[in-house]
Amino acid sequence: MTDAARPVIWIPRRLSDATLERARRDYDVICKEDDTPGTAEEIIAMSARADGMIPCHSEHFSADVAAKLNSRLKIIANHSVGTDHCDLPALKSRGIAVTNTPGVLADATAELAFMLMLSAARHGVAGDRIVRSGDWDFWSPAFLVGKQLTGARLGIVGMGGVGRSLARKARGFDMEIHYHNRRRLDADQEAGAIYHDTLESLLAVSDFLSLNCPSTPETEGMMNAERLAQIPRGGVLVNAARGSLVDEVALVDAIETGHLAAAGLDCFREEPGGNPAFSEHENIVMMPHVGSATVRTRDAMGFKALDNLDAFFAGQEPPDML
Ligand code: 8YV
Repeated sequence: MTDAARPVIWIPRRLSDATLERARRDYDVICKEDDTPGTAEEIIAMSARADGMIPCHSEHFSADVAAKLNSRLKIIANHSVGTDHCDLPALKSRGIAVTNTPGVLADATAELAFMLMLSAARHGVAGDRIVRSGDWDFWSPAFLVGKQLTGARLGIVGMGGVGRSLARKARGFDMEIHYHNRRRLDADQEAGAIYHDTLESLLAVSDFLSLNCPSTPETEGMMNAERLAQIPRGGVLVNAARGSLVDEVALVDAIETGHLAAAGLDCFREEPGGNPAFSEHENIVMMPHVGSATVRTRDAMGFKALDNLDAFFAGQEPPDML
C-alpha cells in the first residue's frame, strides 16, 4: 500500500506502546495527545478526517452522534469488549462497521474480580488502612474476622469469557460454582457448575455473587433492592462488569443494614468519579475500572482492534464484527 492510500485512523486514548507502534507502521495515525475522553464534538469532527477509529468505552457513540458522523468514517474498531457506549443500530444504519475485542481480556478481568472478592471477604481496605496509618496497636482473635471462600457458593451472572475464567479460578479455591446465563453451557464448558434458569434462583444460593454480564436494556438496574435482598444475609457482591447493572442507592442500603457483608466494585454509574456514598464504608473495596489493565491484556486488546481494522481495509469481514 502506498502512503497516499494508507487509511487514516484516529486513536483518542493512550493505547499500549506495542499497539501504537503497530498502528503507526500500518496506518496514518492521529492521536489525541492529552489522553482525555473524546467528546461528541471531537468524535464528529474527527469522522471527517479519519477512515477508522479505535475508541475505548470512554467515547460515546449515541444515536445523535451517529447521525452527525461524516461519511468518511467507515469503521469503529473498539478497544473494549463492552459496546454499551455505542448505539449499534444507529451506527449500522449509517453503514459503519463496529467491532469489539472478545476473549482477550477475560483472564485479566476475572483476576481483578477475584482480587475484589478476596479483599471484600477479608477486610482488605480496613486492614491496609490500619497498618499503613501506623495506628495498628491492638490484636485479638476477634480482630478483622472475615468470610472464607473455601466451600462457599459463588453465583456468577453471565457465563461468557470472564465468567468462565472466574469459575476456573474459584474451583482452585474449592468454591461451589452456580451460574445464570441466557443459555445453559455445554457440559464441558460448565465443568460441574450448577445452572440456574432464573436470576432469582441463582441469587438465593449465592454466598458470593459476581456480575459478569454486559450492560443492556435488559440488565440495566438488574441488582435493585428486591434482588439484593434475595442474596443470603452476609453475602458479598462483586461487580467488575458495568456500574449500570447495580442500583447504587440500594447497594449502600444493603451494606448499611448489614444484609450484605461486603462488596467489591471496579465499575460505577459515574465514571470517572465513583460514588462518594460508598467511601463511607470500608467493607466496600473499590478499583477505578481497571479490570483489563495488565500489560499483556492491553497489548492483546490493541492488537485485536488492529486485526479487525486490517481485515476491514483488506476488504474482508473483520473477525469481531458486531
Ligand atoms: C476496558 C472494558 O478497560 O473492555 C471493556 O468493555 O470495560 C474495559 O476492560 C476498556 O473498555 C478499555 O477500552
